[in-house]
Amino acid sequence: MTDKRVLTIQDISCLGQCSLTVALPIISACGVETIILPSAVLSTHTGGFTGYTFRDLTEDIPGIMNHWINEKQSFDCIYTGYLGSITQIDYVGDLIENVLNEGAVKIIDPVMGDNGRFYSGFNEEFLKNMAGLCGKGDVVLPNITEASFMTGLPYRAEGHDEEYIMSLLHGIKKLGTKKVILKGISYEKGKIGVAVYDCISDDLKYYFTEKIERNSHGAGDCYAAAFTGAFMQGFDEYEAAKIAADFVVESIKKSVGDENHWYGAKFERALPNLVNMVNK
Ligand code: PXL
Repeated sequence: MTDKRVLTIQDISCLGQCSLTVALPIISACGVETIILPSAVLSTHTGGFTGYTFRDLTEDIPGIMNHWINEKQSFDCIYTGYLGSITQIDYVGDLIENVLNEGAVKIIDPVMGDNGRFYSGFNEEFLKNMAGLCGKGDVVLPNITEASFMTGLPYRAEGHDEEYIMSLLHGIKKLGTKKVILKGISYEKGKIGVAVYDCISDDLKYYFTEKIERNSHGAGDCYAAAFTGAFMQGFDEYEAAKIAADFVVESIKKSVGDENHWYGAKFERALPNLVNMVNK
């Protein structure tokens, strides 16, 4: 039997512990072969550094894809993260058409913003296109900011209630998505959680963990990568969502108190437990 292979497309932020520099080690640690397609190379991520370099690799994507087609290479999952342009979103559509095996899983993390704001460089036009891509997703993993932007609902930082969360989930369902993992839900102080929602059966489950008061850039990328690894190892979406949540909480805990490490979460220290969880 051949092992599952995941293609992930997102940027390389050389320093910053996000996107490909976390996706590759985390998915690999789950025991899943990871094929990467870098969408851009930045010296650092854009969240808090100034003067970062940015080399857009959009032009390289069709050539890379065509080579894989010629080599008859195809994948069991595509997991998309930070994309740098609308053209790249279109190219993801081409990858979905051309390099996926039958029944392959499409996992879309609509990376665009946090805390009620777009990340640097994103706008309404990109948002519209990303919402379109989410419509093709088997699993979409927005945070509250991204879900509110894609549904046109107001952003609420905390003090959520079930009515608000349901309206976000139903809004994402309308895009055409099959399953939603909505991150960053706050129903009570000191706790943070995810909703795991099946748009077809209407099944909804929550998983809450303690909330650690530390701004952790890239935590969403660590979450999506661990989810992808666990899901491709055969855990259902709820179990994979739980494993990813526990992994991210541990990664953030291991980062608390190190002021020099403000730019990301020390996920490396939580990898041994992730490996244990996916091998149970
Ligand atoms: O963690 C998301 C992310 C990924 N890639 C780049 C980013 C960010 C968030 O700011 O700047 C380049």
